[in-house]
Amino acid sequence: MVGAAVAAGLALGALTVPAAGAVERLAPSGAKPAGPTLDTGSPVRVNQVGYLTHGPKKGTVVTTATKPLTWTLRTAHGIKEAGGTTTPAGIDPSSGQNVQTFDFSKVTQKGKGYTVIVDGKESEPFTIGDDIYSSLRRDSLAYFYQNRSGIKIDADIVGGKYARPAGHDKAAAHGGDTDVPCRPGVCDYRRNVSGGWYDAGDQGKYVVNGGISVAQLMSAFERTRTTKGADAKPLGDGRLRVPEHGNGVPDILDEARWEMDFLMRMQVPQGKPLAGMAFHKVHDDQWTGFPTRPDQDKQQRELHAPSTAATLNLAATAAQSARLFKPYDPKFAARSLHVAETAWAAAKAHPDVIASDQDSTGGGAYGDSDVSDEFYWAAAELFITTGDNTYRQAVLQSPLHGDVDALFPRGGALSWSQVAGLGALDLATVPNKLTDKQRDAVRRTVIRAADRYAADSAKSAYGVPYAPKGGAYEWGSNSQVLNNMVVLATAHDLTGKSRYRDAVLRGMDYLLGANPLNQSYVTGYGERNSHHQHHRFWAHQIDPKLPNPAPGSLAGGPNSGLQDPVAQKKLKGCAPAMCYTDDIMSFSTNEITINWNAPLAWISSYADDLGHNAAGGAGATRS
Ligand code: 9MR
Repeated sequence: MVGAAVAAGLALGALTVPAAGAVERLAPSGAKPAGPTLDTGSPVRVNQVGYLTHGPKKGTVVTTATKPLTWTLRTAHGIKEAGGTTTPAGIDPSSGQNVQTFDFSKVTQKGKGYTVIVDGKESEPFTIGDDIYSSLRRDSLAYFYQNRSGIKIDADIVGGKYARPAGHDKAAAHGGDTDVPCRPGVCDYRRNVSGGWYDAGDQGKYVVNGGISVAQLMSAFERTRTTKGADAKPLGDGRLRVPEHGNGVPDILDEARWEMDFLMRMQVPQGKPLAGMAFHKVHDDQWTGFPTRPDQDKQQRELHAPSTAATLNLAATAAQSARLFKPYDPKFAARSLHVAETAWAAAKAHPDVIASDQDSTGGGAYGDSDVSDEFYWAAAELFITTGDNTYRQAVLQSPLHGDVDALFPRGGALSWSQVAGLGALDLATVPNKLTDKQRDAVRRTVIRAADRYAADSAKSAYGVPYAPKGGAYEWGSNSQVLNNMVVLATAHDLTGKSRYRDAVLRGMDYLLGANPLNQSYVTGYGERNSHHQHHRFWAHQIDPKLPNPAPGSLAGGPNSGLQDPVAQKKLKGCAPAMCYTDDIMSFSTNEITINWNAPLAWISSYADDLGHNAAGGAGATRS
């Protein structure tokens, strides 16, 4: 990704630096440790969108005080609704800030424009209500339509400023993605790999990463099949921003299919070397200039060598689509199953074809040398769909099976390179042919993992269910937070225990503003929201004629690694949870991508269900 900044040829010194505001990282003594001075606004931190009527309502205040302070909840009319004293919480290790917390969970009076005041300082305004997550569910899913390749993005669906011609279709330079050669030496034929979603700020399309993203969209839908209180209607035909209204297929599956069709096109055809495997990725020969609207990209696109990881991503997702599409399109379902089974067989025949993590000219590498988790995930999905003994054995004999650390790594439960948990979550929630005893064991593993994330959330003054090893925040940390929340939400679905639900909602508070930077990481949500994320079309910060990211786009978030020149310049010495800047060229802290918006959509869907059915998911997973 470093190449992206180089390709852009930007004078980094000219990039805007936010005006210095409130002094951050206050130690109790008032001494300010070394580190960047960032504009963090009010020291009183809340979820800037709001709190569910019947959910937890907590916030955090950054202060030098070590003794309890008085807090007041005020209505939009300035009337005191509730009050109390804060709880000192000492130094928050993720930020170095001295903090105190406040809790107004007992307030269930709905309203807009509430604020919390501590020590004369007022928070950003927020709502208490049932619809806090309704528009976020739709917007976070619209992200996928907005980033479709090979189809025009329709003004009637997304509004004029986001409309654009089809990218990389037949009319594009070199025939776009309809006629793509391989990298030299990889193959001697061309493939139509049109469609799918662009990965992120770049316009590459990667099977590893497309896989987890489409799986989480399908799972958001599948949850409505397996969990009482999870509502399929808001995801149904005619409800989301997709062009396929009226076809009788739930809109969320229409969106998933757009990607599945692409993933299936990435399979090496019969009769060719490595038949049945999947090409790892397709992208431009060199990093595309910044900005570039997708239809204006002139570069040659190329297929990169097949990999075992990509092949297993294809097997897992095609197996899931086979069972989900059966009622709507049996032919597509049968084709999906065929693709899944041939991909599985090809991966078994070529179990160690590893994509290099150095192959990052013109696109991300997505190299992953350990594919045991991909094997586990694919086996689990194929077993759930078919019940076949081969896949059962592959699940039960995997060294990962039952190993909570391997299935749900402590720092981040799921990611593009850690996918075993996707299989375990589905084995725990989707009816399958494991024995009751085996299935209960999987459920216990999910619950044990959730217990850890819930403990992390309870320990954090900001309620964030994320405690990475050594405290360092990773590239895309916000997606790690969300994926831990997916495990917590599933544990809530399985047990009905409110501590899991509370940790999920506290995670949303963190993402929507109750954090060390007072930053809502979702475009269009909250007063201080990220809106300059790294994207080649939504590049308003660089070219005012282009739009900002569409509402519902999640920034990657704090990354202690400072892996881009802007972050290195602006954030030197930052505490982990503060290594973030809403600058378009800080791609290592502020990119947007499908595998980060997918868990946002999953969780928004879960949280919106909670808002409309307080018992939603309460111990109600159907076996
Ligand atoms: O999400 C990826 C992160 O885990 C890696 O550390 C990083 C560097 O390799 O790449 C991230 O993925 C990017 C991909 O390589 C290219 N498209 C944008 C992705 C998000 O930044």
